[in-house]
Amino acid sequence: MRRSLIALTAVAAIGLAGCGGDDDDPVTDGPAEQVDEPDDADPDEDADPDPGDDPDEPDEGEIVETITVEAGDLYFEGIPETLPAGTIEIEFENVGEMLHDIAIEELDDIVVVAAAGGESDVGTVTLEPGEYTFYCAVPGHRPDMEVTVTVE
Ligand SMILES: [Cu+2]
Repeated sequence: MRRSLIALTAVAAIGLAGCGGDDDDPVTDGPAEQVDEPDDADPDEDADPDPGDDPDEPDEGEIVETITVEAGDLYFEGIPETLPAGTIEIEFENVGEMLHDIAIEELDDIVVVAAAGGESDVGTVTLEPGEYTFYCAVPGHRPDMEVTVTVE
């Protein structure tokens, strides 16, 4: 005798059919992505039309005064004791036989003008108010070629 127990499992498959296919959801899924590009590109396009640098014409601003300086062998003549602040043009004439120049100690010893014996040079320098030492930077000349200038 064989008894077969058949368990009948009633599986009630309840198909939950979607009630209607209304997929027209007006709300778009997901937040709008904020794309931040923090200065990864320089917007400052170099649109500067450089018209070429002319080393003979320094563009330091308007010249407020032109002085004429004569240099001889171990002397300066024509460097004033006072100058106005701003850009000064120096017309430099070397009437000596040696090389001479004008350097300014307070401006990192820049040489504004320089000329061999019998020659001349023109240069400009922009000075703010203060005291400046103009001197000849040729070795050995400074003790005799040094003038203190007050700019106001
Ligand atoms: Cu000198």
